[in-house]
Amino acid sequence: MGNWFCKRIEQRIIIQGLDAAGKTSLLYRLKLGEVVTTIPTIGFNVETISVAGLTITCWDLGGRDKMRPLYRHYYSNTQGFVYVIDSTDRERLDRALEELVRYVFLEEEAAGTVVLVLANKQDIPGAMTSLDIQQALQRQYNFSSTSNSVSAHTVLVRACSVVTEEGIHEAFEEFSELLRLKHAGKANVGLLPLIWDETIGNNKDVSKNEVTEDSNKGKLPASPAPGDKMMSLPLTQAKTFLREPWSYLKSIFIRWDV
Ligand SMILES: Nc1nc2c(ncn2[C@@H]2O[C@H](COP(=O)(O)OP(=O)(O)OP(=O)(O)O)[C@@H](O)[C@H]2O)c(=O)[nH]1
Ligand SMILES: [Mg+2]
Repeated sequence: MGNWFCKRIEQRIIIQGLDAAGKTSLLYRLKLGEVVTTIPTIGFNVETISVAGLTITCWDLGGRDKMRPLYRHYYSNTQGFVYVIDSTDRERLDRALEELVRYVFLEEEAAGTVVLVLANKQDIPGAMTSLDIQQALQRQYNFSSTSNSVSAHTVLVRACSVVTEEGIHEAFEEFSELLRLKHAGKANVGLLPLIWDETIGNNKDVSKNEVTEDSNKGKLPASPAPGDKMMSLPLTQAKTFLREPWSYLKSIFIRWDV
């Protein structure tokens, strides 16, 4: 009879981002638990990791210019994306987000996937916070969402450092949970909220409740502006929504201006 009840769920994810964002370092941090010396990736690296009961095949695609137009050839049968950002690279933030929109949000093959945006290199003083990146992403997303081809995605923005390991495992656990919910068919594809991490401010550890409500006041819009094609929900509410979309919809009013 085998171990039918213990069948592991296999997922395929793609790790993307500009060159030198830390994609390969992340992959081997997850795989080996250590920081490895990397060289710029020409082509891709692929490894299988286990996180929270999921077996995830991670494709780390080289971030250099020549590689980017080839991204879509790797997309079939992909359930999630990890988009790594160098949080110290202020000059290229807009470009990084523009590419996230172009190569993930607007890509038909990537429709309905779970996207984890990692604000990496938090160990370097002066790094942009996850909130900075979230807000910039919202601007970029709105800017680019004039096209009707934008599909709903589930997006998590999390701060981390591959070097110190801070934030990595927590982010992957949340990511895996969302992948699992989608796999179980409990997510309503096409009407998934964009999840803002409203609790993270100044990269503090939310699991330890270090962030007071005051620190976030006024930083994020309470609800999307007219014309936005995404919803803003705290993670806990969003998880309820993913598990029981209809009862959730009945219980609260969700503004959805398309
Ligand atoms: N300080 C710091 N450095 C990091 C971190 N993550 C990665 N790096 C460094 O950033 C540089 C680039 O890392 P890679 O992992 O090679 O970057 P990549 O995104 O794979 O780059 P490409 O393969 O060119 O697309 C390396 O020198 C890493 O050691 C981090 O969290 N903190
Ligand atoms: Mg690389």
